[in-house]
Parts: sequence; C-alpha cells; structure tokens
Amino acid sequence: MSDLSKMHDALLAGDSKTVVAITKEALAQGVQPDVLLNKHMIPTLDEAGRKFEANELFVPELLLIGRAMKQALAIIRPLLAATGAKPAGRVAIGTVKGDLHDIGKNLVASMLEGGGFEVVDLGVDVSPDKFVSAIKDQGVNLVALSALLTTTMPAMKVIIDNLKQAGVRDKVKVIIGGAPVTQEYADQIGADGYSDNANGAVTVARKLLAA
Ligand code: B12
Repeated sequence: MSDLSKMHDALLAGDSKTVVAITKEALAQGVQPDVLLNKHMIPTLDEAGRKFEANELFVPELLLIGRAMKQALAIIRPLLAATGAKPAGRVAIGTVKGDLHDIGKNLVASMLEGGGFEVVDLGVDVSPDKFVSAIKDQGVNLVALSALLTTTMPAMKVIIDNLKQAGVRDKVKVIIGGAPVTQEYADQIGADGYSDNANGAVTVARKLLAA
C-alpha cells in the first residue's frame, strides 16, 4: 500500500518528483482520485497558505508547491473527468486580469470536469474579451471567474459589464470565487453564484444550469 502520509511532507516541500510518484502509486493501488485530492492534497495547500501568511514559507517555496500540485493534477484530472456523467454544460474558466494565482482555479476546473462539465480553461491574467469570445465562438453557457487578490477582484465586475456590453450576458450564468471573494460581493456585482470551495462550485453550477 502506498504511504499517503508522505504526500503531505512531499507537497509541502514542493518535491514534484515524490508527489508525482506517490500520486501514481496511490492511484494504481485503487485510491479514489477525489479522495487523494480532497483528503491528502488540498488540506496541505491550505496549510501552505497559512504558513505563507505567518512568514514561515515564502514565494519561491510556494512556486515549487504550485508546480508539484500542477504535475499531480495533470495525472488526477483525466480520472476525475472520467467519473462524470454526460456533459452538464460548457464552462469557460479563468483567473481575472492582473492575477496569476491558478491553483484554486485549476482545482475548480478539475472538479467541474469531474462533475461532468466540459471545461474551456482560459488560464490566468485573462482579459474580458477572451470570455466574450469563448461565449460567442465556443458555445459556453457558464463563466467561472477566480481572483485571489483584493486588487484584482474588481476585474470580475469589469468582465460582467463587458458581457453586458457585448450582448451575451443573458446567454450565460456567471459564478465567482477565490479567497477574498464573498457571497456579498457576488450579489453586489451581479454574479449568479459563488462558492468558497471547488466542490461547492460544482453544486452551484449544476443548480444554475438546471434552473
Ligand atoms: C500560492 C500563492 C501564490 C503563488 C501562486 C502560484 C499559483 N500558481 O497559483 C505565487 C507565489 C505566484 C503568488 C504570488 C503573489 N501573491 Co499569493 N498567495 C498564494 C497563497 C499562499 C495560496 C493561494 C492558493 O493557491 N491557495 C490554495 C487554493 C486551493 O485556494 P484558493 O485559490 O482560495 O481556491 C479555492 C477557493 O477560493 C475556491 N475558488 C477559487 N477560485 C474559484 C473560482 C470559482 C468560480 C469558484 C466558485 C470557487 C473558486 O475554490 C478553490 C478550491 O477550494 C495565498 C494565501 C491564501 N491563504 O490564499 C497568497 C495570497 C493570495 N497572495 C498574496 C499576494 C499579496 C501575492 C503577490 C502580490 C505577492 C508579491 N508581492 O509578489 C503575488 C501576486 C502575483 C499576481 N499578480 O497574481 C496575498 C493577497 C493579499 C490580498 N489581500 O490581496 C495572499 C492572500 C497572501 C497574504 N496573506 O498576503 N501567490
């Protein structure tokens, strides 16, 4: 049996090689991808966030953790997607302009895929016109916006305003999230949904598209 207790230490150390090895081993031994992610990886990221805030970890370490997480997600993502039912909708997801944080956005994308959505990942630092194009050209019916900085949160409102100006706001539902984002903020800028976590994002997305 793979030693999942080592995942915490390897991820916190940003040791991509070991994280990938443990991920592969665990999956080969039948550990469910969502269990691996939610029980053994996300809590470690939360811990990294707390340590960063307490000045116990710094930007270079976080970059290594982010890289290790991404490499593991590249393996886990297709498996999460495979467990999903028929497409529940098509989502364009991105981190807003000026913001480079993508760990949470990638988790939300993975969970949405796992929840049966087709995901168009627009990446980070995404300008409003890219969301407009995704709606017009790729049949997107849900837009998911992520922001991790208080300074980039206003870009969410700018995107919603751009959707209105381009005449596509009523073609899509918009959900938002990211550490500083709240339900109150979502209401304030006219977003349709909010969640503070990736599982909740799927629940909200399903509800909105079923409505
Ligand atoms: C990792 C990290 C980085 C990494 C990012 C690596 C990467 N590839 O993403 C690096 C080192 C690059 C970085 C850079 C910076 N960072 Co930083 N970073 C963090 C840190 C420690 C963790 C973020 C994270 O990944 N958390 C784990 C994930 C899983 O959580 P999450 O993103 O919140 O996502 C979850 C939910 O919010 C939700 N969610 C997220 N998106 C969405 C979207 C939708 C639609 C929905 C429904 C839900 C949802 O679901 C996710 C999963 O559960 C946070 C601290 C923190 N506690 O958040 C600081 C933090 C966000 N960073 C901060 C700062 C200041 C910066 C820098 C400005 C630092 C600098 N001086 O250079 C730069 C900005 C660069 C830029 N332009 O974006 C501040 C922001 C302060 C503020 N109030 O604005 C924080 C809060 C740290 C702090 N306390 O000071 N950072």
